[in-house]
Amino acid sequence: MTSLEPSIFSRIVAREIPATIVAETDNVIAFRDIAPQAPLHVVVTTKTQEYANVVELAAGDPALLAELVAVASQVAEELAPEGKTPGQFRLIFNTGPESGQTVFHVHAHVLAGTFKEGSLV
Ligand code: DGP
Repeated sequence: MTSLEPSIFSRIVAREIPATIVAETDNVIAFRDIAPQAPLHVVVTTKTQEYANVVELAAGDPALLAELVAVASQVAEELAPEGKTPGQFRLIFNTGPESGQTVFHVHAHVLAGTFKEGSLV
């Protein structure tokens, strides 16, 4: 949607604001979250902001969703916290303001590191 203001993530894609980018494909980019909630906390997002959330993305471009998940998995393989098994991670898509979503440009949180057994968050 060309009428949208660029999201904060679009500005990272455009290198207008700095971020620690850890992976990138033609369509997807991954960077360290500015306020990490776990030893590994990376945001994986689409380079365009056409889709606000994962439900819209799944309906509109499932191949792009699959690419985003593949990048998330790659990040979790390559950047596992010390002592943790590569490729084991949480993938969280906050969907809607009441879920805690603050950036309405589809993205996943890749989290790995310290979790209590049996905990949901
Ligand atoms: P959500 O609450 O699911 O919409 O997640 C948005 C995340 O984006 C939040 O964890 C913080 C992160 N974030 C917001 N602004 C920036 C930024 O300028 N740089 C980086 N690296 N992360 C950001």
